[in-house]
Amino acid sequence: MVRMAAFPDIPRIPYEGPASKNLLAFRHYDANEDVEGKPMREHLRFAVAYWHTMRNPLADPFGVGTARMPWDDGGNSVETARNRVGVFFEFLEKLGADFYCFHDRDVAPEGATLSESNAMLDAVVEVLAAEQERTGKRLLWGTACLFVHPRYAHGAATSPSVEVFAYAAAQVKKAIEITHRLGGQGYVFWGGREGYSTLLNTDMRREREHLARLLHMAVHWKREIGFKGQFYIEPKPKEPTVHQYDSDAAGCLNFLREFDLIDYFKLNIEANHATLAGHTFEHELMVAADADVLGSIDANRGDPLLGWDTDQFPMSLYETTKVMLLLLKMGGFSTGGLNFDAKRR
Ligand SMILES: [Mn+2]
Repeated sequence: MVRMAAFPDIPRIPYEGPASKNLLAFRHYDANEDVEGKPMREHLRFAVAYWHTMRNPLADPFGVGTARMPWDDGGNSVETARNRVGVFFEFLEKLGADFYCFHDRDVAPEGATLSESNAMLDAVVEVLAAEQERTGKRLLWGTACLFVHPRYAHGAATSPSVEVFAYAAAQVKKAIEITHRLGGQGYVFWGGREGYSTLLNTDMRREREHLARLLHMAVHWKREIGFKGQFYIEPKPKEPTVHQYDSDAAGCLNFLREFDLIDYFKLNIEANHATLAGHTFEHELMVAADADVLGSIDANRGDPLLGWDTDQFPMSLYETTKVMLLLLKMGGFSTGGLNFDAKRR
């Protein structure tokens, strides 16, 4: 496939040191610099989120999309989806990030039926695999989008509809398969709508049992296909639901222990979700690390004055330093990394 570069005037971003005035240069991140016996790139394991980087039109709750993406015709065809992959890997190469993360529906369009969606997904995964091969970039984790399609309006595993539960399970099954095929280091379960808006019409015990059932099925499927990647749960307390069952690190730990899942899952802690839970990022990381389940990190932060999920890049040197100290004490990442689940701005 011969493709025009999407960013022809931008070279690979170099490391130029703290004195550099070049806006497109790293001043502190020297990927190969040895720190405590390990290069910085291996300590940090930076990952780029496909959804925000390639698919987010950058709207806020009051407006429409503002992103300009001249390489993207905005269409929903498999061809457009395949072309985006090339742009994404050009971006990874120029940025010097070693990993990426995606949801099934970010990389490929959703079809009229599950089998049509799966076939389109396979067609895009083929290009992802080829680009990984060409560039040496790796998949930090994959996941399934169980929250955008209207069928998931009332949850996926915790939906009151058995058809929706079955659809979600089938989608997760396929997403684990493609993550396995791409050599993914992990797989994330993020229950975007697994919660309730009011307890008056919710059987919370039953919904949590259903969620656990889906996770047990996933553990079985992982074993059956020989996927060796790490499973993670990503806590988030609310939004759009009033309460989400994966509320915070401690809540997730309780859930995993209650339903005999603790041996199969670690946590993917997000700074922004810690803020929404009324905790510090450091607190959430510490709870996970103390229980030996700190697996991976979504480094994007929220804004304490806004109170919603703003997905901004971390800017506080104090906070990021404390995170790295905690990680160093833990002995560093094994399967996880620092994913920027952050919107471009
Ligand atoms: Mn996240």
